[in-house]
Amino acid sequence: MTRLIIVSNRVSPPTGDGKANQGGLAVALASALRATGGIWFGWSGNETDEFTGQINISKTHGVTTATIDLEAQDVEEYYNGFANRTLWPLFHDRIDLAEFERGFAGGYERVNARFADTLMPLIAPDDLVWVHDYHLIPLGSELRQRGVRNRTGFFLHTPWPVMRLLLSLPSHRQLVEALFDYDLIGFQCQAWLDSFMEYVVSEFQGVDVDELGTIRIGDRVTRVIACPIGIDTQDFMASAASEEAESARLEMLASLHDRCLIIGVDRLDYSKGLEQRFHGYERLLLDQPEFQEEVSLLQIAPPSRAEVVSYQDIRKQLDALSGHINGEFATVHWVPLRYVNRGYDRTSLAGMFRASRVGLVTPLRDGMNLVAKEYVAAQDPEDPGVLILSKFAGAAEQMTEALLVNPYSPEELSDALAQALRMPLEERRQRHRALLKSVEREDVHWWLRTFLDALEQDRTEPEQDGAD
Ligand code: ADQ
Repeated sequence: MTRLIIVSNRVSPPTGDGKANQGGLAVALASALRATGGIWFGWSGNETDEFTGQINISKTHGVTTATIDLEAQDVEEYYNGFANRTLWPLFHDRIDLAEFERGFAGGYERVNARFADTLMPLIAPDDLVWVHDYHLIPLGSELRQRGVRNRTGFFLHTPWPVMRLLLSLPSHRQLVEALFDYDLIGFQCQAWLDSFMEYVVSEFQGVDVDELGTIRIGDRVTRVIACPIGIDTQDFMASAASEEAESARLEMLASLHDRCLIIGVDRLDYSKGLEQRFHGYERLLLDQPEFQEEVSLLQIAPPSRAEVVSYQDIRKQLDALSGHINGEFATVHWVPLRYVNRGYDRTSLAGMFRASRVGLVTPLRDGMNLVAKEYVAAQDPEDPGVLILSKFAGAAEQMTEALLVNPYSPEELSDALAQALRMPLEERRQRHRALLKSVEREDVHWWLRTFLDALEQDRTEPEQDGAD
């Protein structure tokens, strides 16, 4: 079996405390690496005064990881800068928050070059190299410049922005040209792939694209695919049916006093639409007062990227808004909004998902959104909750039986909440059955196989000598 080298900004080696506390992605990548005897390469998360290029190799639960430390300036310019203050907001349609500083772009190039320098000696001739996410777009090109000829794939976990927005990035052309050095580029859904193709066709003269997603430009050939990521569905379903999850469910139900639970679980990020979600809930309580004291919204949102000012701002706004909603509607017996800034283990989350009548997943933009899939997998098929899902999440392309909403509209959110809360059991079951089918079929193992088969397949295709 061909050895696999996975490269991502950070690595998540298996923790050894069972699958339940690790995300499906980390577990699936680890199991692929175990099978191929490969390596997971990335930043250790440590900051040093000066970059040394020293590689720390360790083996944890059958998975070999190789990590490097970065110097403080790298972390500031590459990670907090170009990745989280330029590309992340731009790729999530927030150019108002995107910062276009040359220093950030320089740090991004430098760190990608450093990744390439340190990774190079670890790559054997037949290895497949799979690079993940927006932090490392130029890595494939950096490796090619150093003579790497291996099959190299890239998967983007975020959306790809529409052309009009991408053009606001000063180095947009350079960024996209770097992608042409990969043999395969994977997007979460067709919409992001289409945006990419629109840019490629209009920006590069003489480019040749076919209906299979092959792009020929000069002497370079690459292929694009839409390959939606999934969860480890069987594992999540088993967690949700476990005794531990059952006690989390019962505890939650006991605290609700027969009220219906609406649940949201997201990283605290402006792309997740939490402010708009709270406004939608407020609208429900205002316009349909019969729901007052009958429902409770639990929003779990652990803080992330706290060094970045826009994340500090959104946190303050949500603190104020949750206080406002509770101040406006709470009674001595009822707290309408439970807003919790911490993470929970996956089994407890599964139990809480199962205790809820409605799952509220309403990002303003999201590459895929795995919470939507976890919510479906956690439900009791006999008495399932209803998923309300943003039209602007990649997951909406697959999960068409959810109640699809425009997350910017408080009225649409409020209407969908009322519809979900009143939905008859039979309709809930039907929608859940259809959703679960796709979450089971296109799970994380399917995603991994599909991407790697496509990457391998191109290698085994005969060379087309003299093809035009
Ligand atoms: P994220 O933006 O982090 O991922 P998401 O897909 O929702 O978003 O994944 C978050 C994961 O973290 C889920 O597995 C969820 O259960 C977990 N999580 C969230 N809040 C939690 C909490 N309070 N406690 C414990 N766990 C919590 C990026 C992209 C997404 C894409 C994924 C995978 O932004 O669009 O779906 O990568 O490709």
